[in-house]
Amino acid sequence: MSDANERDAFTDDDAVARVVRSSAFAALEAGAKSCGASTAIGVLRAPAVDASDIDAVRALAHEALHVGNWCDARVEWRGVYAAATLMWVCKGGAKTRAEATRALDVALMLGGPMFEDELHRVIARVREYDGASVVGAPVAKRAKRSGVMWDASPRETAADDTVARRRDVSLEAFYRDYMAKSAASTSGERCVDDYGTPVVLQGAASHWPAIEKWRDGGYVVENIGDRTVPIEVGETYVHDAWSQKLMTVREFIDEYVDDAGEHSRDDSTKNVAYLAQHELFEQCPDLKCDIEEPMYCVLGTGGVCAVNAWFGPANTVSPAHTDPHHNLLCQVVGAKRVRLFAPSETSRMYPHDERKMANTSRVDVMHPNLEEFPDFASASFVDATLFPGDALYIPPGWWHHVRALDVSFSVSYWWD
Ligand SMILES: O=C(O)CCC(=O)C(=O)O
Repeated sequence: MSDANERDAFTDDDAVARVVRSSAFAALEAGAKSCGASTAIGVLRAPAVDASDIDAVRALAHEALHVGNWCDARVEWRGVYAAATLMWVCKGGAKTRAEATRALDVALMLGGPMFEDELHRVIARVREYDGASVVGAPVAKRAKRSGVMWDASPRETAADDTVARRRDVSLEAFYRDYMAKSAASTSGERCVDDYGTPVVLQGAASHWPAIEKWRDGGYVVENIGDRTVPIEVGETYVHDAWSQKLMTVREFIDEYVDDAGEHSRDDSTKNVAYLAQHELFEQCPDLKCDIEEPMYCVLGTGGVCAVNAWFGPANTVSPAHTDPHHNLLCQVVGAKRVRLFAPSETSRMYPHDERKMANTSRVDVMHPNLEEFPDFASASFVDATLFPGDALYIPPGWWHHVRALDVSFSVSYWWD
């Protein structure tokens, strides 16, 4: 199959027309002046615009989104990036399915919600494309590869696990005994924010199809191997050598999960990489039908605000940090070890001063420097080991440090 044939297969004038006529595009035009995007929008709107003009707008929008802090990125430039990427693919700008899928995935991540539905529609079409229709030779859509089975090493709960493990907890009991119950702080002190009590809901996710399916690397690659995702590389996000890069799931698995080699054997965290805190199921609905929102998330007032994937080799570490939501961390593949500290321990956790990092501890929990952080020595904690099918309830404000013991895939549900 030639590149030209594959490129032609993605051409979709209807989709281009839908983008330009959409209310989202009109909103972009209205806001464009205030951020210098009017010329870019004018180019996209021009009737004779071609793929190379559109690509120039994409490049401009990409630059505008990367000049300062991401949190200051203008929503208009995010919309321009998404619209331009859609139009570029649908005008035949991408030469191959891989190039088109990657561009659209990046647009989903950078583009914000404005053109999300159209992006999903076009991605589905591009991924469904089977070269057979063009040259008569079937092309493996998402090549299956021999599946490595990511089974957890046989192990038991650690003797010092102090978080209760409970089976078949009713909604009422969960609310009464864990969600609304103030845990007596583990050090005996209480602070006003101390509420909630961690618990492992044993087997709460064991009925998910994901438990059986996601152990199989072949299944994961077959379904989402071609999708581009953000990967964190390096010890943890508090280390200088830490960085983020975009890779396909297949590249990530080949390079860092199946090939973790020494790193998984010697407990080293040096060169680990982690698909962490990513709303993978929004991006890739393919895996969404393998999981189910735990019933406990109906308790509360605000509902689920984020469903995040955490996937990587053994020894990924999430440094001790807090989140402002209720959390059920559901373990799908492999085992994880979690250490939790009540909100009343906050002064002993030495949070970072910088506002953006104030929810993260400066202490390396497993190898604390007690000269620098002497009060950490008296911080009280509880421990839990999570196995496939378990869901750990982490109440808002509780510090949690998480280490993967095996190749691990977890899904967290945050709710209010
Ligand atoms: O599993 C992990 O590595 C971290 C999970 C976490 O921090 C969370 O669910 O909030």
